[in-house]
Amino acid sequence: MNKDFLWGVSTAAGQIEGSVLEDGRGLSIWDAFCRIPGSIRNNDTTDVACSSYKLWKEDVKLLKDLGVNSYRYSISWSRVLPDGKGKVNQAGLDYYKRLTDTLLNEGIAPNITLYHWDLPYALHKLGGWLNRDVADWFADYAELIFKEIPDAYMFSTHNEPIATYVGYARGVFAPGFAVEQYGRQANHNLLLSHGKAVERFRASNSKAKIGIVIDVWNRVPLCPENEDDVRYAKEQNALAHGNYLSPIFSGKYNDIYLSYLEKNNIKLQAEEKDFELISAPLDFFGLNCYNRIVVSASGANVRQTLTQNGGNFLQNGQEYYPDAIYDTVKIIRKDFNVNLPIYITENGVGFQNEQEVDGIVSDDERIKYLTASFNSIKRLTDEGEDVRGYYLWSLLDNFEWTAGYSTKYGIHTIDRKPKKSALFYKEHIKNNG
Ligand code: IFM
Repeated sequence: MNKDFLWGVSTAAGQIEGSVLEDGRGLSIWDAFCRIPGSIRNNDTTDVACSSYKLWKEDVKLLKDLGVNSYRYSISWSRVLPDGKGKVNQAGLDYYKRLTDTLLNEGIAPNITLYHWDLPYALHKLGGWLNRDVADWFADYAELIFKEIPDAYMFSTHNEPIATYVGYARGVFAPGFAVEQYGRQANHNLLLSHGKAVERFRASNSKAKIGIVIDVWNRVPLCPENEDDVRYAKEQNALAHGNYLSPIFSGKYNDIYLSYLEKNNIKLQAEEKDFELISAPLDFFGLNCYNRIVVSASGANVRQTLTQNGGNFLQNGQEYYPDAIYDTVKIIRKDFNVNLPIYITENGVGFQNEQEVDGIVSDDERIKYLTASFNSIKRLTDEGEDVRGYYLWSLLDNFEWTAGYSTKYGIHTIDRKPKKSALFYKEHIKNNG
């Protein structure tokens, strides 16, 4: 692998930091959502999480031990701006400055996400992502970070915008609304906030790179020769990731999405000039890729058919599809006009029943999954695809949103013990892939 290739791990503030009211931090929508009984498995909360606000030096130790040359983490907006706007909480800002400086001193490139789902609760009370002004609030926050943390290696405006749709339209993520119109409007406002933040970035002195992170779960037809399945997969792709990739990389919503809005009588509050901002040129694209999704228009049993055709499944019920990253990179280049350097900003697998035996979690299925991902990356770079980095989700077991602490994605346990996969990844990095 090219010597500049970034091997990293990813985390997010809301999933690891805990200390939700410490040193002047304001609450986020997830801190509040956890308080609604039954919204999170086992009624788990963000209150303590991995205590990374307190134990961040331990996290840096893990990073050094793994040998990563980059770390992807996010900033908790309400730790820096407890009300989402206005007065800065210096203690919160200093926390991220310290972390960033320490990483730089260790030769670990800081890859910072500005928004990983944790809107300040104070802004939620003003309408949150439904209030068009949120785009300016976000841009002001972003500008502050560009100015205060000038040495970051790269910034992403947003991580996985679809989570905001889920929070406003499906009720299972914070803030817990279940209104389709809300989900679509929240997403438009979020895209606008991305565009406005990029504009501020270009006006700043930051030497970092700017991009956005989108998760792409490519839908493939169960029967490629069945027209209905093919049409259905295409529609699903256009409505899921296409809903973000089209405006960002082609400057407009795609036709499938527009007719979906019309059919559902959803009128977006959007202006023509929004799309100029939303489609402003970026420096990189962050691809979160976990798996593909096989779909059938008729509701046929996908698992049964795939198994009959030689496919297989992991213990957690997910399909084991080794070429997910390979295929997805090819598809986003071809179908969505993504012509930027790509970083795989998240990839990993979660299990519920991991047990320590003789002092270690032997997560062989995770190792099998990662081996396939690394093979995909090798194939892509060998073919000359501009893929510049890979971040494993996640450094350690953490708060997996609605699943609480029961689903574990870490290569370290929550008390920071390496699993077998951490040793495997360390070796892989040492050999530069
Ligand atoms: O934990 C999440 C992360 O916050 C966003 N991407 C997917 C991960 C695993 O579900």
